[in-house]
Amino acid sequence: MQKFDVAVVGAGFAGMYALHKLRSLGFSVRVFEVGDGVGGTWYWNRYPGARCDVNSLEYSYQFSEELQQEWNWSERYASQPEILDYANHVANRFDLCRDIQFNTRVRSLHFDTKCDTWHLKTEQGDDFQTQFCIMATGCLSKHNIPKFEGLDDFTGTVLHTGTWPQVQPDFDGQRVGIIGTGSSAIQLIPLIAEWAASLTVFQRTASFSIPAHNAPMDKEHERQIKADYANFRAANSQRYAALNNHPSAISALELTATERDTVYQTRWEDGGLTFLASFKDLGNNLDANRTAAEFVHSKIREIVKDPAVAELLSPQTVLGCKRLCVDTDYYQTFNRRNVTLVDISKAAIEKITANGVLSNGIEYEFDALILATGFDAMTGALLDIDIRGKNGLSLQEKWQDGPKNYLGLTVNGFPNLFTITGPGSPSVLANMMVAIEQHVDWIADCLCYLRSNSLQCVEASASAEANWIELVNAIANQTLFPTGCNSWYTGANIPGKPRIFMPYLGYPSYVEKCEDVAANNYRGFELG
Ligand code: N01
Repeated sequence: MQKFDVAVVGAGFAGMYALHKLRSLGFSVRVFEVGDGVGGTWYWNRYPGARCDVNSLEYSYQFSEELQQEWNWSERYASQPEILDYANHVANRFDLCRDIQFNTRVRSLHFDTKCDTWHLKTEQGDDFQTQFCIMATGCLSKHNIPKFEGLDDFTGTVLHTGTWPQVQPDFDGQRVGIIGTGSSAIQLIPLIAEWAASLTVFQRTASFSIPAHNAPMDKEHERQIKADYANFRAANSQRYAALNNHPSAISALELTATERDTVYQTRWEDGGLTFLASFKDLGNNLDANRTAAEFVHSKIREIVKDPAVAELLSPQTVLGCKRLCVDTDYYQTFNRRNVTLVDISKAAIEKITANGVLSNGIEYEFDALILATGFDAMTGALLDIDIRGKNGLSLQEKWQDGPKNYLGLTVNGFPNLFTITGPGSPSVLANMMVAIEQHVDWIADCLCYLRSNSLQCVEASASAEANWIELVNAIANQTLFPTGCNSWYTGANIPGKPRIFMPYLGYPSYVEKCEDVAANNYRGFELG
């Protein structure tokens, strides 16, 4: 049986950096990856229009000054193919692939208390032994296919945005249906509308979307950032979501309606997620939030010519409670004659037929049906693996009422196992690349600490874990996030999933806590 110091599950940006970092510290590492290439999310989500909603100059690694200087992004927001090129460039540059086992799904991870090691089994039946496991399985990697009756009967093509084929399907002359109107659908819809003969969009809940105003990279801006990249990164890491979003220090309610709309208009023209930072209280004051929602509603009414369609596209939820979407011509697309919006908020899809979708007694016929129905987020990919800690306790049993862990990094009862950007950490509510590097660096420091103190084992204590969950919830409960909508942040998009707000809100305070734990000899951990 092959033995490693560290097994890493997943070769997305988290797994890639974990491999590079730990290998350079002298640990033997093997990465296991289901796909046949690196890139994780950006490997699987190849649908037309897939693009990052964080500025390219921020959505990239910062661990290597040479890397961040030599790589040039072509656009303000990078497209999926360009991000995948970047991932491959990093893999080649740091010679990562020799320690990545592709086309390999990890089936089980069982902890052996006698020798404090993990046994890893792959779906092909191969066995490995490893002292540490790092779960770099991603937050949005288990795609969600709702249990639509009759889905298998459909005779046309069925696609999911999260597992898009490598060979691009041809929609020329096709009748296409899309179920879902989240971030993926919002990027895809304008392009399919231009390509296909007709497009029918099934919307259960409308999403707020802000124009991206994507553009070719401003070379002078790039030059300025690169001239002082380290300070740019350091300043961003002091912000709530580790993004360069120019947060406002004033309340939306301090201004007159006209003054407020001027602020929103400036943010709208600037584009993207920074709209959420227009005022300091959009995330925790319902009245303030309504002013932003009403501004976006007014924009939708301005853009969409049919008032009934504009009304349907106007979300009635708290703005930002579901992930804010970022688009190019999303609302405009509903002015096209070949696009139909079908409201399924009151009458769910009845079934999928051989020819299409039956909804509210009407059968819509399609050649292709696209499921833009999202992911079993944050816990789905972890719980897909049979992970058993001390005394055979499974992670499924441990998390049956929702995820419980310490620092969003480690789980009591599961020694030497780490989750990168796990629930209970800022993860999806921070710049992912920044959150990934912070986690990998913290784990690497922890493993070096164990090694230099001749320790074999690190495990979160039950009390540290309980206190952490209480803290994550207490912070979330000061905001509109947990109750303002049915979001995947709370697991509400998956029938039967426990409803718990999963991310830790506030990147800087999170980092402070992680550093404090490490500086105090890993307070809250049992070391052995
Ligand atoms: O998934 P979603 P996504 N019947 O869960 C609908 C990131 N991302 O893949 O809202 C009918 O947001 C569901 O309806 P409802 C980003 O973090 C980033 O779009 O549950 N409809 C919803 O409309 C994002 O948040 C980027 O009522 C059903 C849609 O499907 C996350 O990924 C791009 C249904 C799912 O929306 C997920 O986005 C893309 C059912 N049974 C994604 N089940 C960028 O960086 C679900 N729906 C820009």
